[in-house]
Amino acid sequence: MKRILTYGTFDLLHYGHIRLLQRAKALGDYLIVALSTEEFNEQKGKKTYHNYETRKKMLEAIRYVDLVIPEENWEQKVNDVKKYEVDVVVMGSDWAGSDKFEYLRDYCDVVYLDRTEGISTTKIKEDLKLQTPVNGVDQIPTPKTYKKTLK
Ligand code: C2G
Repeated sequence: MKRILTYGTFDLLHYGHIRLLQRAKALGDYLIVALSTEEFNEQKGKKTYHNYETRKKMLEAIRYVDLVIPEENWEQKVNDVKKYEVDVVVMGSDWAGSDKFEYLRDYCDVVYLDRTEGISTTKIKEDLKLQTPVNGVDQIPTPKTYKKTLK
């Protein structure tokens, strides 16, 4: 079984993210997504619209994704590759050649896939002029909650 690992924030999920996940999964049999936590996003200088739990649930609903784990720091990648027996780390081409990924070639393959032009979380926010993030509120009802609203 060929195991693929990718990293990201995946906020305001869009077709650029989906295409990345789709092509990453096509490189193997099992896709792990290391999802940036709120705390790590602060380190990355990113403010997310959706909190970690919501972003995790959305990723878990995607057919290409087999497992979602937390990404808490820059340093965890070698441990992740070893712990999950990863064959290939895949990232979008905006990370191509980055020292945050190139060193992983000592432990696994590293593949950069063309970034999808014309879409980004930042662009969505700018285009929609989103002002009020809903962090902290879990927007995706659990099945139990959903059944209640069905009455
Ligand atoms: N991506 C893409 N096309 C876009 C937007 C994003 O291919 N139009 C890819 C990015 O290259 C990345 C993944 O989708 O591989 C997730 O993008 P982000 O959520 O913006 O992730 P990023 O902030 O780049 O976090 O440790 C690495 C970081 O956690 C990566």
